[in-house]
Amino acid sequence: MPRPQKRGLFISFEGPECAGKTTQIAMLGESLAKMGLAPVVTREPGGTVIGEELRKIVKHHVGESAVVDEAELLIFAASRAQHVKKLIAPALDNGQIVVCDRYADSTTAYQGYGRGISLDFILALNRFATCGLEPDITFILDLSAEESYERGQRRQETLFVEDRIESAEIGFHRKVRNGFLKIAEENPGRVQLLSAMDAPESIHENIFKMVKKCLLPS
Ligand code: T5A
Repeated sequence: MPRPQKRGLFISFEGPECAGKTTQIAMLGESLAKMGLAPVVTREPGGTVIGEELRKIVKHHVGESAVVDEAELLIFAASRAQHVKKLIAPALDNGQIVVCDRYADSTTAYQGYGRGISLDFILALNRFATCGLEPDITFILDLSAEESYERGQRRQETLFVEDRIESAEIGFHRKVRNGFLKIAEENPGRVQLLSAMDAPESIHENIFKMVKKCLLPS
């Protein structure tokens, strides 16, 4: 399988629910815009017409119509395959910065460590879906399952849309968090682990410093 040629910069954000990925991506987007750079900001599941349709299926069907674990895994992989070929790889080939809210590490953490599906199988599936395309840098925002739950509760007071994965039991979210910590430990060259408990501005300062280093290597 030919690996997409890569010239731009590929940044992914990962972490448990409510870790602050969307907040940090918005802040990074603003800082890059001030440098005259316009990143392609995208998300998973989603990012393409097909991906956004798959997102609705995987997130919002609950009860009898909820997807089973095996289908859930394949839906995330299908969304990613479409995303890589239609959006991420072409943007990188065009020299652009791509900032992605979740990518293959989420599948390893949620479906692998969380649901208990074989990590070897997920590794192979991730390689297949991405054609081997890995982020240049990944920021994992680390947050305990308890704090993640608290933030989710506070947010739901203002906006309630039932979310099947977010409302899973706390033990599942603990396993997911530990999965992200393991991914960080195993990929020290690519992954930067940051505490999501710090103030948003301070997290952003660290992230922006590291992104600038990637853009302007000394
Ligand atoms: N999934 C996804 C899988 O299971 N496998 C996969 O392969 C993939 C790709 C995606 C779901 O799909 C799962 C994981 C998810 O369950 P989503 O809606 O995209 O669903 O969910 P999240 O990515 O978790 O997005 P969230 O919006 O829930 O969380 P964010 O983006 O991490 O957090 P954010 O920035 O929206 O902030 C959440 C709240 O926290 C506050 C914010 O104001 C907001 O209220 N906050 C802070 N509070 C204190 N201190 C800080 N530093 C804060 N930063 C933000």
